[in-house]
Amino acid sequence: MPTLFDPITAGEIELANRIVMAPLTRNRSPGAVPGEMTATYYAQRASAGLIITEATAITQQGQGYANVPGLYAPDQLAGWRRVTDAVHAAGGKIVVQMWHVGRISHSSLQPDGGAPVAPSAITAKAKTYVLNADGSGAFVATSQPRALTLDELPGIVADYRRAARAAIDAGFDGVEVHAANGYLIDQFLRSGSNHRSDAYGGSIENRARLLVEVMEAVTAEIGASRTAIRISPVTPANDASDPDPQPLFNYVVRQLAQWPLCYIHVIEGATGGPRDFQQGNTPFDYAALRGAYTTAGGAAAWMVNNAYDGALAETAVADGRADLIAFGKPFIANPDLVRRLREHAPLNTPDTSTFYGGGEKGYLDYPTLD
Ligand code: 8OZ
Repeated sequence: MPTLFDPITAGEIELANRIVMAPLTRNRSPGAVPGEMTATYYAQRASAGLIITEATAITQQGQGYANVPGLYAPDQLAGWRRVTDAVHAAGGKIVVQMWHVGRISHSSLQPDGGAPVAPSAITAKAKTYVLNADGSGAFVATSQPRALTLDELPGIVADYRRAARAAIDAGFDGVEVHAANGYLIDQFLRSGSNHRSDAYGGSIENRARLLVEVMEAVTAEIGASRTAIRISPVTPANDASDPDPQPLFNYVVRQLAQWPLCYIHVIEGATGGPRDFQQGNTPFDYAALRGAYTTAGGAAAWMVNNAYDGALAETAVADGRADLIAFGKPFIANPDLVRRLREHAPLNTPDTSTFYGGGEKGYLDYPTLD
């Protein structure tokens, strides 16, 4: 029986254990440039089998919050190079989460103060995070987006491709395409945010087209064995909605089975909320989702996330329900989470007031067991 602490190979990445640091937005990259603090933060957590970085904008258009990092300008990439070097020097592995927020943005963050882009011109009932004139942060309503035209979509696919190449050049072990939590790719997937009548809207096949094109481009650029994806079939995060998620996401994973990917990362339930959250009338069947994937020939590692504790994680791995478990908030507060889980040691409690923005406090100063 595998345990959480056994090594595993996911695509071409060799992980020392099955405990993964989930992507966590921390808003500590002024000018979208990850700095020295960020290198220290990730290196402190390098005993994770794998670190997934915080969501990182592939273009300025893809950015939706103040002080989140980017993956498109030379100074951003130089900052990430310091991070990947620090994590590798500490013996860890790290992939970057590639992010386009779509409509979850504010015009003040967009190129030339323009409208954020989306599948359809429907404003999300959601908040984003901007800076006040005095530099303090504030949560504000997202701006009214404009619908992407058909001829803009190849450019967005090319942006993902360019970002994936830049990520590998910056020393990352791979990339995770962020297709979850109500951001651009998820906005195309779900019928609540996609009212298009062209080849990217309507049927499940059409709504999944952008996702498939992005995966095609990224795997062609850097290889499937360094490419991963994150999905969140039922989450209501960022106003994501679809009354019938099972056939939609079963289709998505059947498509994903065509590439020998690194891993499939599934958020179970409402992101950061109840694991049994459902959209529509039927509970989502995650075993059926995985069955759809494997029946279609998919063989990537299966990563699960959301409110796992050590016991639930150990059971999921022992039962074969999952190959990898991603922990979010516990990793903020416990840089040595792997050791603490192995030794069944108590965990530090995360301080929610320092999650988003700020400096070293709540970022670099959580104690290890020693
Ligand atoms: C929390 C705050 C801002 C962004 C996600 C990237 O939910 C995020 C995010 C989370 O995927």
